[in-house]
Amino acid sequence: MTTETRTTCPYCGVGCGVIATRHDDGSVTVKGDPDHPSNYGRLCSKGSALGETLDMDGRLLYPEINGDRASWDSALDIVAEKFLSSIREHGPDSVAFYLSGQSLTEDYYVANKLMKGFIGSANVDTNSRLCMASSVAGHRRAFGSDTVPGIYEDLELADLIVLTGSNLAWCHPVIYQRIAAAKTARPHMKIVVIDPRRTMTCDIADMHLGIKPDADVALFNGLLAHLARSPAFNAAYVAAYTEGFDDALAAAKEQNATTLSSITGLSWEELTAFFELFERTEKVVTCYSQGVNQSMSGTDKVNAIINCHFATGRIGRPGMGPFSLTGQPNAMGGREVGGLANMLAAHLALENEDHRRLVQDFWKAPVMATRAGLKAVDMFQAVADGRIKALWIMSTNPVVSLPEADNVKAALAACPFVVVSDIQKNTDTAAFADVLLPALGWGEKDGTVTNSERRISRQRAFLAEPGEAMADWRQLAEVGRRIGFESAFAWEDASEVFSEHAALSALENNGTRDFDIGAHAAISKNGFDALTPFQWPQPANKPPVETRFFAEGGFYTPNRKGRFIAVRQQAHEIEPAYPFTLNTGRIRDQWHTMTRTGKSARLSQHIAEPFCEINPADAAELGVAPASLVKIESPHGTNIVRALVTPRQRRGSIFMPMHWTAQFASSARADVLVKAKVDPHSGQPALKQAGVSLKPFAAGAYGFAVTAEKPEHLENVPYWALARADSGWRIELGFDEPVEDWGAWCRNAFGLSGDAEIIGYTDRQKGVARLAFFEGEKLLAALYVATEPVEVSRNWAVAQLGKHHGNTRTRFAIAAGRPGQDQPDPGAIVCSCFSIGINQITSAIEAGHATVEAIGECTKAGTNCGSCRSEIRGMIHEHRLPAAAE
Ligand SMILES: Nc1nc2c(c(=O)[nH]1)N[C@H]1C(S)=C(S)[C@@H](COP(=O)(O)OP(=O)(O)OC[C@H]3O[C@@H](n4cnc5c(=O)[nH]c(N)nc54)[C@H](O)[C@@H]3O)O[C@H]1N2
Ligand SMILES: Nc1nc2c(c(=O)[nH]1)N[C@H]1C(S)=C(S)[C@@H](COP(=O)(O)OP(=O)(O)OC[C@H]3O[C@@H](n4cnc5c(=O)[nH]c(N)nc54)[C@H](O)[C@@H]3O)O[C@H]1N2
Ligand code: SF4
Ligand SMILES: [Mo]
Repeated sequence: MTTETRTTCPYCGVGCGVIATRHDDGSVTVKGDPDHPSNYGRLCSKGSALGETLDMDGRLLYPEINGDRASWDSALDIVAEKFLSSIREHGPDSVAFYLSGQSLTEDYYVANKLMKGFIGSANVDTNSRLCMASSVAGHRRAFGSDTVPGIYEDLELADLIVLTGSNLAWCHPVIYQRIAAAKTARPHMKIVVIDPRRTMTCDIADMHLGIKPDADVALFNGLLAHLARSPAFNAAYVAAYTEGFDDALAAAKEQNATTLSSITGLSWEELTAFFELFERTEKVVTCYSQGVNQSMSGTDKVNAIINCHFATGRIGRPGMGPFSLTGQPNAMGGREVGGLANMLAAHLALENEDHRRLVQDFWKAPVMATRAGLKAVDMFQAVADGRIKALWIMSTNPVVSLPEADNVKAALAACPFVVVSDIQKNTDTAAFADVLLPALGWGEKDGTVTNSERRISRQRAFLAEPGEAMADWRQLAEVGRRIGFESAFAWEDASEVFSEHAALSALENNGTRDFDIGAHAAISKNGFDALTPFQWPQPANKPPVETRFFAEGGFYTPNRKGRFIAVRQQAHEIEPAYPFTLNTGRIRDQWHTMTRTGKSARLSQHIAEPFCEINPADAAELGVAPASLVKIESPHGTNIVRALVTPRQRRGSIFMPMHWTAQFASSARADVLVKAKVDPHSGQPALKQAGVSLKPFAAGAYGFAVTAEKPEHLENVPYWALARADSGWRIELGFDEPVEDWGAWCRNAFGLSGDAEIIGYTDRQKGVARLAFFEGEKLLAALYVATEPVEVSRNWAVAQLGKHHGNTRTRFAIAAGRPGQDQPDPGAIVCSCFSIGINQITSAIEAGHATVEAIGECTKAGTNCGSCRSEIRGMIHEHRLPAAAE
C-alpha cells in the first residue's frame, strides 16, 4: 500500500510543501504540494530528488563513544556528566551549543531553554550566524525587531524586482520560477540583478549591474541621494513614521558621481538607468541574500537598502518592500526561539531585564543568562584557546562551513569534549567527536519550520526511525533531565514543545512584539498533526491579521518609529600578495556540505567536481588553460580545483562553490582559504571576499575514472574529486607526474582483486593510459590518463558501469573511451530530472527548436522541476549570437 504524507522540503528557505509517497518496495517519491502557498505544486531539482537521498548508506544509526558503539544511556550520561563538570569547575560559559538553521523550531527551542535558562550561559549560536545574522541586525536596527515585512505574493505583484547578492535561479529556484511566471504574465515587469558575477539568475533580468565586490553600500547610498531629490521621495511617510533621515542622507551624499562610479565599477549610464527605474516604479521589491549578508559591511548593506524603501514609503504594501531571502529551511524559526547568542526566546531581548524576568518566570528557570554569548566565529576561537571545554554541535558541519576551517579543525582536535549529532557517520566534523549521537533525519522526525515569508509549516515523519536514531530535541531534553531538571524537559512529543513555544510568544505580548502565535498555545497532538501552513503573527482570540508589516509605521522601536541608519561605504582592501577576491557560494544541485545531495547520482551529474570561475583575461595572464587545474592560496590554506574560464566572472575576482568537503575532494574546502573577519554589528563572517592568490597547478598527468566501488586509496593523489554515479562513482584526478604502473595503481586505489581482467594500453612516451577492469561481464573500473585534461565522454563512461559487457568489442570501446556510433554521447548533464545532456540540447537547438518550450517538447529537458530552464535559455541565446554574426 502506498501512503502519502504532506510535509515540507528540508532544503532552502522557500519552504516548499511536498507530498511524499512511500511505495510498497520502501522507495519514496516526492512531488510538489499543489495546495501549499509557498510553491503551489512546484519543486526544484533538489526537492524533486529528495527520494534519492534517504538511503541508509553512511547513516549514523547508533550512539558512539570514542568511535565505539554505545548505548543511549551511557552516551547521554557522559554528555551530561562532562557538561556538568565543566560548568562546576569553569563556570557556565565554559560550555556551548552550536546549532543550525536546519534544526526544527522544537529542537532550537529546547536547546535555547537548556542553555540560557538552566545552564545560565548564552553560548548557543548557530550557522545562521554565517547566513542571516546581518539581516537580523539590519532589521533590528531599522525596525526594532527582526521582521521580514513582506510576503511572496509581493514578488508577483511588483513591477520591479531588484535582486542584489542573490543567485535566485539556483538558490531559491521556486521563487525564481514564480517570478519568471509573473514576468511572462506581465511582461512590463522589470528585473535588475546586482551581482559581481553574471549568474544564471541574469537570464530573466532586464538589467545586470556587475558591481565591484562589496560596493553595495555605495550603490544604495547613491540611490538614496537620487530618490531624496526626486518625486518618489515620500515626505509624509518619512515624517510620520521614521527618524534619522537627515543623517542618513548626509552620509549618502558624501560620495559624488565620480567616486560612486569608480567604487561600484558601474558606468554613470548604468547607475542612472537603475536609479531612474527605481524612482519611477512604485511597486518595487528589493530581495537580498548572501552577497549582502556575508560581508564586513553586511548589516550596513541591509540598512542601505531599507533606507531607500523608507524614503519612498514603499514597505508593507502589496508589491513593495525590502525582502531578505532566508537561506535555510528554518533559520527563521531559529530566530523566533532566540537561537542566536544575542537573542532571547520569542523575539524578546536578552539585554532587556524585564524580558529576561518574563522568560525566567515562564520557564521556572533557576538561572538566566544575562549577557550575549559567543557568536559562531568567536565561539570557535574560544574553543581554540581553551575557554570552551565542552561543545555540542548539532545539524551543521563547521569543519567545512566556518571560515579558517583548518583552525576550526585544530580547535575541535584540542577541545576536551566534543559532541556531534548528525544523521551521517562520516562527515568532516564527526571525525572530531568524542560522542557521536545519531539523529532522526528528514522524513523521520516531526516538528515545524518557518520560511522566508514567516510561514510556519509542518515537517512530518513518514518513515520508520532507523537504527537507534533519536530526534534532536529529545537528545537535548534527555540531557536537560540528566543534569537535574526533570520537569522543565519532560515533553512527550514535539507538539508539546511547540505549544510551550507558542504560549511564550503570547506572554504579555498584546501587540508589543511582532512574533505572536498565541492562537496555537493550546494545540493538541491531533491539532499539531493536522496543522496547515500559516503565517505569523497569529495572536489568540483575534481574527487573522494583516500579514504585511509597517505600511503605516508601527515599528517595534521604543517610540515605534522606523530608523534610517547613516551608513558609509568601507574601503575594499587588497593585499598585494593575495590580489584576487575569492567569492564563494552555491551551485544548483548541491546542498551545502553535500551529506545528502551528494548521495544522489542525478544531482551529482550537473557539476561533478569543485571548480573556480575565472575571467578569460586573468586566466590568460596567469597561464591557466581552460579545464586545467589551479592552485588557490591564502594565508590560511590551499585548494586545488578545476579552472572554469568564463566571461561571466569579472576580472580580479574568482568564484568557488562552498560545497566540497574532504569526503568528496582532496583539497577543495573553500573555507580553508577564507579569513575569519566579521561584520562588527552582526558577527557574520565575510565569506564572499577573501584575498587569495592563484596559479596553475602543473599536473604531470590528468585522469578520469569510473569505479563500481568507492575508491579506497587516493591519499597520495594531489587532486581528486569523487562524485556519485548510477551504479558507482566517478573520479577526476590530477597527479604531479605519471605513475610508473597504472594498472597497479588502479588495483590499489580501487581495491581490485588480482583476478580482475584488464583491457587497454599504456603509452609511457605519450603519457597516455586507458585501462578497463572486468569481472565477467561487469565493468569494475576504468581509468583514462593523459598529459592534458582528459577528453573522454564522462556520462557515457559512467553509464557503462551498470551494463553487461559480454561483447569484446564493447569492452575495447570502454578501454578506448569512445562510444560507438549507436550510442551518442549526451554530454554534460543539464536537465537532472531526465538526464538530458548539453549535446542533446545543442542538437535540438541546431534542429531549429528556438524556445525553451520547444526544446522541452523535443527532449523533455526542463519540463519537470524547471531548474535548468535558465541554462537552456542561455544555450539558445549563445547559439543565436554566433548565428547573428554570420
Ligand atoms: N542549490 C542550493 N540552494 C541553496 C543552498 C545550497 O546550498 N544550494 N543553500 C541555501 C542557503 S543556506 C542560503 S544562505 C542561500 C544563499 O543564496 P544566495 O545568497 O543566492 O547564494 P550564494 O551563491 O551564496 O550568493 C549569492 C550571490 O552573491 C554574489 N555576491 C558576492 N559578493 C557580492 C557583493 O559584494 N555584492 C553583491 N551584490 N553580490 C555579491 C555572488 O556572486 C553570488 O552569485 O541559498 C539557499 N539555497
Ligand atoms: N565560504 C563559504 N562558507 C559558507 C557559506 C558561503 O556562502 N561561503 N555559506 C554559509 C551558510 S549561509 C550556511 S547556511 C552554512 C551551511 O553549512 P553547514 O550547516 O555546515 O552545512 P550542512 O551541510 O547543511 O550541514 C548540516 C549537517 O547536519 C546533518 N544533518 C542533516 N539533517 C540532520 C538532522 O535532522 N539532525 C542532525 N543532527 N543533523 C542533520 C548533515 O548530515 C550535515 O552534516 O555554510 C556557511 N559557510
Ligand atoms: S526551492 Fe527547491 S530546495 Fe527550496 S524548498 Fe523548494 S523544492 Fe526545496
Ligand atoms: Mo545559509
